[in-house]
Amino acid sequence: MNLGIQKVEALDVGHFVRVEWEDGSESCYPCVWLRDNCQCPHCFLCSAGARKLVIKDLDVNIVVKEVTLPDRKKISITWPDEHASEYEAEWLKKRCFSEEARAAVREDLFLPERQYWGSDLQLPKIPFEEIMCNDESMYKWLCILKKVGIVLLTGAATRQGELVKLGHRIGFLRLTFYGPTWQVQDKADANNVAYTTGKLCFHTDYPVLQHPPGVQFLHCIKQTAVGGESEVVDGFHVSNKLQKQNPQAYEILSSTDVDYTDVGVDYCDFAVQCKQRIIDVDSRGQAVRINYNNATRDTVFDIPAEKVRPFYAALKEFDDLLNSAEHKFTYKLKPGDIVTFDNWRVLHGRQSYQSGPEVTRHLEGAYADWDVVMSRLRLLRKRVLNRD
Ligand code: OGA
Ligand code: NM2
Ligand code: ZN
Ligand code: ZN
Repeated sequence: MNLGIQKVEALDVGHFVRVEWEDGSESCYPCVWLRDNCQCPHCFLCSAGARKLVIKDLDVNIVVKEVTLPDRKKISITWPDEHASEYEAEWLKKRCFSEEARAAVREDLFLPERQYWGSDLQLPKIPFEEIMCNDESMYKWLCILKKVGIVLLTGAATRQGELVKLGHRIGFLRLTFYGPTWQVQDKADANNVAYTTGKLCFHTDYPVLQHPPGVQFLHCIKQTAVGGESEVVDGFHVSNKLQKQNPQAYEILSSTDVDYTDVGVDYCDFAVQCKQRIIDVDSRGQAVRINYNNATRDTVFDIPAEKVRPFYAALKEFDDLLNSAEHKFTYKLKPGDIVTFDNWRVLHGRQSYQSGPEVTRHLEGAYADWDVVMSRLRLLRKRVLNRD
């Protein structure tokens, strides 16, 4: 993939530069973009990989004065003010503006591919020790986590602290009001429904935060004999189903601002409020984040009264689909298991279990942000695949 350049010319009275590659394909670059991305030390701070040029100094109508091909590996441009820029062939190729080239870069940077699942999920499993000491396994883990949304790590020690180690392996964990890591067990005067023996219906964690944690880890330290089973469902898959089955319900859930509240004391005292759409969609209407925890949905509901009942009808339709046998996958965590999942995509729940004088069930939980996880994935890929 080290294609040279055959020919370069200015087009459209100098507003575009056209590059013809050795294989006969071509790319067109707008001059304003080329000037903006001049890689010379005056315009670009190489050590930071960051632009120094400011928009004030950019002429949006700029045209090239001269463009030449000193050799097949780079082009040279002279601008009307005599500023000179050079662009390498490989650098240009990657930044080609064609639909296909942009899609390829998008896939490379963000791994948007999704594998939807239902009750047929083959829960991916990787030994914890492998991902802790082997970069290839760690890379594989993060790729599956991104694509499928859930991976079970097995065989971790049955004590607190394993998630902190996992956090160091990734970079760092996400601190929240429930602490750097948090203990899911039956607690007196529980400050969260998770800290009881009650059933937890399908939810995503922490929709009360403006930027809910992207990735969640639950490490099973102790498991109760009866009850306490886990359930997961692919929220993106179910959102697609809802959109087909009832477009109006989908429209309501993807446009209504729902109030969330969380007030209490844990790591420190807190009074958190947020508005979230239960199905967050991108500019193309595709679900990108589910924000749904019925426990922390506020009693305050800041929408006109006549819109309230249609909202509940839409929510019930979504909730029914989440809970349908076709969509949900049930399993039971064993001591030493760490379930890792996409908290923006996968809704999770658990069955109730018996309370008693002793703690019979104990999970340690933690969060990470997708920014941090994806950053690690890209670095591992570079190392594992030995690229750039
Ligand atoms: C939680 C949670 C699941 C479980 O703590 O938010 O979903 O199995 N726990 O206890
Ligand atoms: N815990 C498990 O949205 C939520 O309240 C999720 C968070 C208490 C850290 C639960
Ligand atoms: Zn420059
Ligand atoms: Zn939860």
